[in-house]
Amino acid sequence: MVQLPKNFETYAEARKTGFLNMKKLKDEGRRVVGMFCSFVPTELVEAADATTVTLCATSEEPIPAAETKLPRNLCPLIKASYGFALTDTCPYFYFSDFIVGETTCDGKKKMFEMMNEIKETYVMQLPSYRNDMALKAWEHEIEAFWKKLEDFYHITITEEDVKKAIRLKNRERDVMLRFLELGKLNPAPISGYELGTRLDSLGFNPDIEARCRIIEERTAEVLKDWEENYKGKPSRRPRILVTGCPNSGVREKTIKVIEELGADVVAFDCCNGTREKVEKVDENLPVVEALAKKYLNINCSIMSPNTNRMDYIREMIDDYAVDGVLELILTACHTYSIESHYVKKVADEKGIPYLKIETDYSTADSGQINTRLEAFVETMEQ
Ligand code: BJ8
Repeated sequence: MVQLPKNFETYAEARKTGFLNMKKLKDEGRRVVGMFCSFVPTELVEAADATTVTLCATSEEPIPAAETKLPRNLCPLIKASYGFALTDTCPYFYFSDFIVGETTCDGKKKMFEMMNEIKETYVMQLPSYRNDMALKAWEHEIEAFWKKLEDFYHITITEEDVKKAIRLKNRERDVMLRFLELGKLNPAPISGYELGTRLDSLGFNPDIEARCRIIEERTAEVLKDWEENYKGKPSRRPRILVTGCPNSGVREKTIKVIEELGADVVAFDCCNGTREKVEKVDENLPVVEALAKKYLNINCSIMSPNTNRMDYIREMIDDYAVDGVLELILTACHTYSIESHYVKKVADEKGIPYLKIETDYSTADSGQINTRLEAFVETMEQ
């Protein structure tokens, strides 16, 4: 029987439920690997008959604990994720068999060294550039992670297992992409706030087929409503592209607010948007090469140069008929903050307004953000 944390009784009800659900999964013998980033080739975890849980934390609650060990001037996502590990208050971290990290930004990769003192944290060495040498190095890392999973679980993962997982994950990408692409319709048939929260809520469902079914049903429902009631009646509400860092922890004070102010968030260039989903794993290539190519192409700002991202944003502005770009940067995320220079240039080139908001998980700046969003929406309405 898997044990619960010692201070379990002190937790609030919702957290207790999270722990009990995960405990049930573990008692059934399910393997669980915790992860933090889109660069992790989850197909290998799936091929090991394990489930991945995304541990990127979105709450400010554990940050004071994290700040006893980490510098205060660090991205809230890193501090909160480490804080949950340190305080043993996240069921998904607690029940993960091990953690897989990756060398993306400096803060995260150094935090992983400290996380390893709490729970085994295996780090994939991701190159921060794209060429043949980087591809070879990344193929090597993918093979090493494959072996790590085999050694950790005392299993053999066959090429056929990986191919099957690739097909399944590609299907999931298609389903999620169709859902997110509802934003291309005018009037927008679903709020950006709902798109984001729905996808987040699936993150802890271990069954990929079930996740696909839930999203397919909602996509069909939204589309039916749009065709019956809204088709042919375009809206004048400004259409926003949200880009930048993962935004789940700041969604309430930005995306929700801008929609309440009269705009529609229709497109997401971010890791909880279409970023990882637009390119599938090539099912006709040898599996390691196919995984390496797909994952090295993810247009995160830790890549240098990262012109792919600007090309993608240009495309999205056209495809989703975007009227303004809202860039959400988590405090002290240097790579996205610096790269915002180029994102603004793309918006300028397209002749649409751009707004950059740098914020953390607290609510202290909500009033100020409100005022800036209000002015941004007014600019687009003019
Ligand atoms: S692929 S966006 S999930 S690294 S926001 S921790 S970069 S300081 S989260 Fe990310 Fe992977 Fe890239 Fe996506 Fe660092 Fe920036 Fe914090 Fe970040």
